[in-house]
Amino acid sequence: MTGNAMSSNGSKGFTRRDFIIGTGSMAGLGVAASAGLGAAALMAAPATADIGDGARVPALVIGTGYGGSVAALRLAQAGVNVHMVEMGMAWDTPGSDGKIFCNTTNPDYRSFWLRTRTKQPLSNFLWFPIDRDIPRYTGILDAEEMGGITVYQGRGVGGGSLVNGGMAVTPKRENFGAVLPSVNPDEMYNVYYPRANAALGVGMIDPNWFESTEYYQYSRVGRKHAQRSGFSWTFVPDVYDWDYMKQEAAGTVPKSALAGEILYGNNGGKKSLQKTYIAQAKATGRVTISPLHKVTSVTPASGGGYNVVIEQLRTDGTVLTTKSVVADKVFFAAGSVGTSKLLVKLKATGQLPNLNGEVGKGWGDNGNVMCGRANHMWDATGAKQSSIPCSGIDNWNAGGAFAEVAPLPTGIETYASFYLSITKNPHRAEFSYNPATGNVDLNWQAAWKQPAITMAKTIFDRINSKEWTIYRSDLFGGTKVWGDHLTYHPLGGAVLNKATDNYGRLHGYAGLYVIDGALIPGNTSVNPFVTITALAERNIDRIISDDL
Ligand code: FAE
Repeated sequence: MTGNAMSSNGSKGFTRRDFIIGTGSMAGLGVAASAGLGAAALMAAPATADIGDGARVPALVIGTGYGGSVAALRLAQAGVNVHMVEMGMAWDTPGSDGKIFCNTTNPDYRSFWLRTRTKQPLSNFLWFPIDRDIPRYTGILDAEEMGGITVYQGRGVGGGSLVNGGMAVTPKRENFGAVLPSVNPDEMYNVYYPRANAALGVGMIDPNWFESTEYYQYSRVGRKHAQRSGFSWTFVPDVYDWDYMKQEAAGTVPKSALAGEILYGNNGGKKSLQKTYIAQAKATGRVTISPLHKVTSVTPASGGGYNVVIEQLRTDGTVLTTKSVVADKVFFAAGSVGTSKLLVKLKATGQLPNLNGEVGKGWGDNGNVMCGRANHMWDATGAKQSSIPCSGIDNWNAGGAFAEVAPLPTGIETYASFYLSITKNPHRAEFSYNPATGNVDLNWQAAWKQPAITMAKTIFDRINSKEWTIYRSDLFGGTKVWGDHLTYHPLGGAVLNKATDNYGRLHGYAGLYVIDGALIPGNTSVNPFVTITALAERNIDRIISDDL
């Protein structure tokens, strides 16, 4: 860690560059337009400008992940001025190493949200613990411990898109009824999934390059083993810029996905929301963002609209100042856990007492469970691995599991195949307010992962028996075979058509909306962000046409 890097996004919560450009952003847009500059120049104009105490805004969006970014862009295009409030950092300023984000192989102060020691999803390698001490900092990945489960989430402008694998999967239509039972599949598959995929920049790896590059040997081994056991193996779309990745392999651009950048951000071809929805939203000139600002309360304002209390954070997590603003409409887009925690607390403490009894319910982990397999020496998975997964094994209908063939980009040959499975785990947990601590707890039980393990085993027991291989027992501490302590895919807590109406309007309060993963009842059968985005597109369409 360097003093420079710390202070560049330092204690005032915004950079000098943000301040200069933020305060002049409208003027900047005017200059760009009159100079005849194209959309690219406009899209490059940053719009981080901290909200002022006492401000009044037409629409306030809490969080800058998928749901929040869709809401901001579409509202702005409809002529509404939007302010987005994000508890994490802007992630637009390089550290002393010249990079904005750090690498998975060398997690530094930028890696974790307010921790003094990393909490890596794989805690061990060859049984050696790999976590390390780090300075407490508003880093990019939150490993939030919620009782029986660690929930990994992105923190910063772009939310989960900053840290995720970019796997952009539309669920099979035949499974959609179980994902969002109250939503008309025709409108989703004809309009909103295509709209979301286009705006996110979803693409597929070139199959010819896949066959030849050393960086996907792990995936080809995964395919061989899946197919020899009779499973359906499939390419999975992603938002990574595949042409850029080819250039990384050719050595014509700096390596990013091919240098293991993913979990703590990606400096190269990853099309995070910063490059897609948020860039477009900023280009409208109607959207501003306050990074390092955390919403703590939303209550009805006496003159109409809502009072929103916001803490401005320093990079050590302490509160610099507390602001109070008024918003006509408030969109909860703080992610499944963030939105649920806020709503449950606001209801329990009498700040939003009319929220209904469904608030806090229906939370699931998308059935996430991880495992590794130890291959024979003739099935090397490669010392060089792209950090972007591109394939999966589909046993959803027969066994309740869809498994991504995941990378283990350690830089050395491990002879390991590694997988993140999404399963039909039926367990759902509930958030509740704890008056003794003032916190919101989740009643997830560690033992509830057993159905997920059983479903994942329908794939990997069969592959192990066919290949004469065994599970790796060195990755999760002790001799644990299953990474069953975590989820990357929190979903639910303010479920559509239960806590809200069928378009995300919270019952009990006109002008309050949920528009993120909290709406989805615990499972999407595949990786969730395309569904979160498409649902947000559907809901904001209706909200703009009926409520504005
Ligand atoms: P999210 O993206 O989490 O955004 C919420 C934002 O709100 C965050 O930026 C928070 O910092 C912010 N926030 C929270 N509380 C407050 C507050 N009180 N005040 C202000 N701001 C607040 O929500 N999904 C896929 O589909 N494919 C993948 O390959 C994939 N890989 C993943 C890998 C990892 C390591 C992780 C952690 C997740 C992965 N996901 C993946 C899940 C995906 O990123 C996640 O479902 C979405 O990001 C959720 O979108 P939301 O809009 O619900």
